This record gives sequence, structure tokens and C-alpha cells, in this order.
Amino acid sequence: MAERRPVTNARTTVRVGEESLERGAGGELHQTAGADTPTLTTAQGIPVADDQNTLRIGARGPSALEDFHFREKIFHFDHERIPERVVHARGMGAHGYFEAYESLADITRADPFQEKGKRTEVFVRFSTVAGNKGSVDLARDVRGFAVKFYTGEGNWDLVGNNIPVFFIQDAIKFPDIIHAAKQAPDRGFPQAQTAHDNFWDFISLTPESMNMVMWIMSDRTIPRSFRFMEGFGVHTFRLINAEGKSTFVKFHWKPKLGLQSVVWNEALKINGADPDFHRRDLWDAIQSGNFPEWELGLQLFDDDFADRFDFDVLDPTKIIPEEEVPVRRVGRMVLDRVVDNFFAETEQVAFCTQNIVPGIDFSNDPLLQGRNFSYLDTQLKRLGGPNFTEIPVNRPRCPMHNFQRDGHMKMDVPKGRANYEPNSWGLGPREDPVRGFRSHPTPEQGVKERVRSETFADHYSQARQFYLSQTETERAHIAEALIFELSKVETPAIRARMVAHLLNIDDSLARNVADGLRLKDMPAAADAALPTRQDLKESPALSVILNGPGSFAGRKVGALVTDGADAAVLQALKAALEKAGAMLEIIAPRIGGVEASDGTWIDADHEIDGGPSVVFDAVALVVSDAGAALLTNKPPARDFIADAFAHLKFIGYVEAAKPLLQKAGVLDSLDKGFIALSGPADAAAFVATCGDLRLWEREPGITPV
Ligand code: HDE
Repeated sequence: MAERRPVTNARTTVRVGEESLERGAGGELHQTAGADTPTLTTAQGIPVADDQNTLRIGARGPSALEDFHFREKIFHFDHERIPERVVHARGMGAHGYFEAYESLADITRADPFQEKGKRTEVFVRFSTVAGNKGSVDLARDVRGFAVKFYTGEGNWDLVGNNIPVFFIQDAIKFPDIIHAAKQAPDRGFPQAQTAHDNFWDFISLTPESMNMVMWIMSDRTIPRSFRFMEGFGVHTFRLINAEGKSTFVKFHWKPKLGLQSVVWNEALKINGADPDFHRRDLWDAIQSGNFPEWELGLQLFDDDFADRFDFDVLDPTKIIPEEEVPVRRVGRMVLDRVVDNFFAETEQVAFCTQNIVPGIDFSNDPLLQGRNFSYLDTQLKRLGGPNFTEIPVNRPRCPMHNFQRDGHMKMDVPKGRANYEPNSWGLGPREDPVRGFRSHPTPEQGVKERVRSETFADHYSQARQFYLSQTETERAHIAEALIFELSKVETPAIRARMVAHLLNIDDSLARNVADGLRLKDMPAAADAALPTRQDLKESPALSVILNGPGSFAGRKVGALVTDGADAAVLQALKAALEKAGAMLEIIAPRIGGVEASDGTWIDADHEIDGGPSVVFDAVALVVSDAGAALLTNKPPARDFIADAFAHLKFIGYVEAAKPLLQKAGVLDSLDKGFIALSGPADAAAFVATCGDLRLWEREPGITPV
């Protein structure tokens, strides 16, 4: 008979680096439960003795089926994934609060707006639209901006985007636009981008999308960070006061730190350097106490305005310019807490446009009406049952009482005999005709038919207005974006079709794009249902550049340093950035750090290959002569500078950095974006200049359209 082996393998204590750990049977290094370490248990709460080895018959024998710990662990793992969102799959959430600046009781009875200073808990999820869950953050795409208000009278979900218009006018076209934008069904690519035939085929056959096309080809779709973008409720909603009076409203979110986008070449490189750039930015900002903040703005208007406005307020492809109906800022939203668990909160949060509370109501926008059907349906599929409202992130913070019972994953344990109403036991909740939600009694009448209102027929005028409201720089970016996207379209007829639409928007834009595509023949302008209006006033509120921060607060400088770096300059830079509410990160040849000129040790945040300039808003080159000599032969150091220059960033440099500038090919192009850091006194001026964010005037010399 073979020798009997010990039931448990001896554990020994070993030292690894600074730590004292246990070595188990498989050679694995780990800790066991102790005073500060809770005991590992199964999901049923049974303490686990060994989480490293399956139960087996003999050391080299088969595994035993009775190993309930192993089976439970693998079973749970096998079910870790739930269906990702069809759209907006990739997102990032955070907790915070909304605080009202004033009482809006005269306009709405909605709970968050009843008193000045009132705080309402919120959960926000930002997202991209087209990419799958694991795609990159800097795809050219619309961003979702969904806010769940946990009000005292139930959850209100304001499920918006960072763009105030949409591609289509009727919800029935949503599956088509999304199918066209996502990967082609035969090949499964391209992922997270619209630069392909299917997308532009659909778009070029859908003139109502032209206003949206201008927005998505603008820098709005490559935001620098979620913190620096606007949000919009898109549709017209209603606010209803206690007397039942209705006021139309459009919702806006205005970022406190101003608008900012990156440039396209930078976006492409960020996706390689840090695919989680936006997620990380939000996480880091909140964790470091720089809580992102937006003001909630309302455009309020009545039926008279709606009747005389140039476009139908129910048409989600149109805006109401802020210059016509000013945005009234009524409160602020602060995101002050990251999630504890991405899946439990960010993934399981279920936004539903139909979640509105007393004091808010829908309009007849046909897109909104369709959305109100879609979201509940999608949550059922994603979260697997009707009780998703009991998941902590979805659970209202106010009391919930009803007779809905049972179903998958019921968490609450309802008590009592009655699960119906009316009942004569006096059990359970009852309706409240005074407090309860009532729809605004709009008189509705009409022929039952499938039809598009003629008031939705102008497809080009606001596209033109948007384009003309941009700065020269931004107009050039729109043209470049169109050229890039259409250059990836393999079918020449689709390229020409798009140019035919652009001719109805702006002649010079159409010509620039046609030239950029090297179109042999200029097409005729597309037949338009209505001619493009030439009289709409420009709206400066539509430009990102004109609505920048005017300061460097919340932004980041990356300083490339070497051994012997001028310690005084670095300290001054750090102090000036802190004063401006901005951050400094150190990039060094090796991650361990460098020894500065005064012998102090400076820890690095990034190794040179892992901290390219694309992930910073501005850069500083604080190197020694010897350090510069070492770096001139390193391609990442040259790219660091060449990219910062090409992306129009401000570059602070010490004298010793000149050989590096030379090697990067920019020494002969020193413009006012290069700021000499001759001594600590120059740091403040450098940081002040960085507040302009980019030196746009450098651009025409680099990337002519
Ligand atoms: Fe959505 N949309 N959508 N959408 N949408 C979804 O719901 C839909 C539209 C928006 O962070 C889905 O939970 C239809 C406009 C955001 O969880 C789905 C139509 C706007 C999010 C859905 C639209 C949005 C979604 C997929 C056309 C801006 C992410 C997963 C009528 C105002 C919310 C889900 C989050 C998500 C349907 C158009 C914003 C399938 C049918 C317009 C921010 O229900």
C-alpha cells in the first residue's frame, strides 16, 4: 500500500522584500486570516480553510465533485457578465449631489427645486455611444451624460448627452442609426468609430441628421475630460407648478471649469497611451478632492414662444439658441464620491427616461416618446428581472410602497396578507390624489397615421448656423474631421453624397472637404425639402474655444525631468500650479525617480515611455545638460516634445533642454507657446499662459486643410 500523505500541507512563513508572508502547498505566497484580516467564506458564509487547492483524491488524483467551495466559486465566476448596454456600453459613474440656488416653486413643484440650498443626492454616468464596453475613451463619439436624482418624491432620470441635438427625429429609426454606427455585422469591425461606409451611407441618406453631423464632426466629440463638457437633456420637457401651470424647458449642464477638447491626432494617440483616459481623469479628480462641478441651466419658454420660434420645439434635431432664450442657472451638481464597486454601481445603474417626478412632464417629442418605451425594456434584459429597482444604486432614497410582488431576485420581504388593493383589511399603501404624479392634461386630437410633421422639414439651416458660429480653428477641425472620416469610406459615391449635403450647409466647407478628398467632380447640391436659411444669427455659445476656462484650474502639466534637474524651478512650478488649482506630474527616464540639482530625490509618476505628452495639458522640460544628452537618443523623449508642439501645447523649458528641442525638430519654430524657465520666477508666468490651453495660432502652419 502506498504511503499515506498528510491531509494538509505544512505552511511556512517566508520573507519577500519587506513583507512576511505564508507559503502554501503550491508555493503560493499569501496571508491567512488574523486579527485585522477577515476570514474568507463561501457565499453561504461557510469559513474556507484552503482557497489555493481543489479537493482531490490523492495529491495527483482526480478532483472530488463534493468540493462545494470550488464549484460555487467557478459557478459564480461563469456568471459574472451581464449583457452590456447596446449603446453607451462604455461608461464611468460617480456619486454626488445637486444643490438648488433658489426656490423654483413658482415654476415647478419638483422636489429638488423647492427651497434654496436644498441638496438632492445624484448618481451620474458618462459614456460613449458606439463602442463596446472594452473600447477606448477617446473615440470620436457623442458622450452620454445621464443623471439620476434621488428626490424625495422618487427617482428622476435626466438621461442626456453632451450634444443638444440628435441624429434622427423619430425613435423608429434608432436601431438603424445604431446598427449603421456600430461594427458591420459581417466582419465585426470597425469598433468604436464612425469612420466607415455603413455609418456614412446611412447618414448621407438621412438629411435630418445634418445638424448632428456638424456637432459630431466638431471637437465636442473628443472632449479632454468629462469634467470639461456640457450636458443637455436634448428634448423639450415641461415643468409644472402646484397650480398645474406648465412651462416648457430645455435642460443644460455647464461645467464649472469651462469647455475643453483635445485635437484629433492627440485623441488617436491618447487611445494608445491610456485607453481609460476619461475614466482615470474623473476618478483622480474626485479622489484628490477636486470635485467636478456643473451648473444646471434651464431654458424656460411658453407656448407663445414655441409658436413663434423658427423651428418646432418638439424636433430633437434642433436647438433653441441661448441668445434667444437665455440659460437660467438654478443650481449646481457636485460629484464628490467615486463608486465602491464598478459593477454594482456603474454597470447596474438603470436609467429610464420615463422616470420623472411630480412637477416634471414629457413633451410630444417623438424621440422622447419612443425612448420612454425603450429604457425599461432594456433594463429588464440587462439586469435580468423586474426587481432591478431594489439594487442599491437604483433604489429610491424615499419610501417605496406598492403591491408589486415576487419575480427574480426579490430583495425586500413584504409583510402581511394583502398583495392587492382595494382590500378591506386596511393593509398596504393607497393612492394620494394630491401628492401623486398627474400628467399635464394637454388636449390631444388627430388622425391615426404614420407621418412626420412638416414643421420638422428644415434639415440644413441650423447645421449652417452651428458651422458659422465656430471660430476659424473649429471650422477647420470640422472640415478635417469630415475629410478623415470620409477618407475611410471605401465607396466614392457615399463621399460625393456627403459633399452634396455639405453644399447646402456652407459652400466653402463643402469645397474644402471636396478638395481634401480630392473629389474629381463636384456634385450638385442635394435636393432639399426646404432651402437653407441664411438669416440665422451666429451663436457664440456653440463654440468650445469661445467657452474655455480662462484659467488652468483642474488641468495638468507633465514635467520631463532628469538627474540634476533644477530643483528650484521644479518647486516653483509645483507651487504655481497648486496655486492655480492645477497639477504637476513627473516623467523621468526611470520610474524610481531622479536626484535633483540640490540632492533631493524626486519620485516619478511615469517612466518616459509610459507618460507621453498627449496625456497632459501642457509640458515642462526641466533637464540637466547631462540628462538632455541622455534623452536626445530616446525616441519617446523626442515624441514627447514633437507631439506637444504639434498638439499646440504650451512648452516650458530650461536652457539645458535646447538640444532636446533641436532633436525634436522644433528649435527653429520657437513661437510664443515656448516659455523659457530661466529661473523659479518664470514658473508663474508659464502657468498663467497655460490658461489659454492651446496656442491655436500655431495650427495653420502645421496642419493646413
Ligand atoms: Fe438612449 N438608450 N436611446 N439616448 N441613452 C440607452 O438604455 C434609446 C437617445 C442615452 O449611462 C439604452 O440603459 C432610444 C438620446 C444615454 O446607462 C436604450 C433612443 C439621448 C444612455 C436607449 C435613444 C440618449 C442611453 C441602452 C431614440 C440623449 C446611457 C442601455 C429614441 C438625450 C445611460 C440603456 C447610462 C442608453 C434607447 C436616443 C441618451 C437602448 C430608443 C436622444 C446617456 O434603452
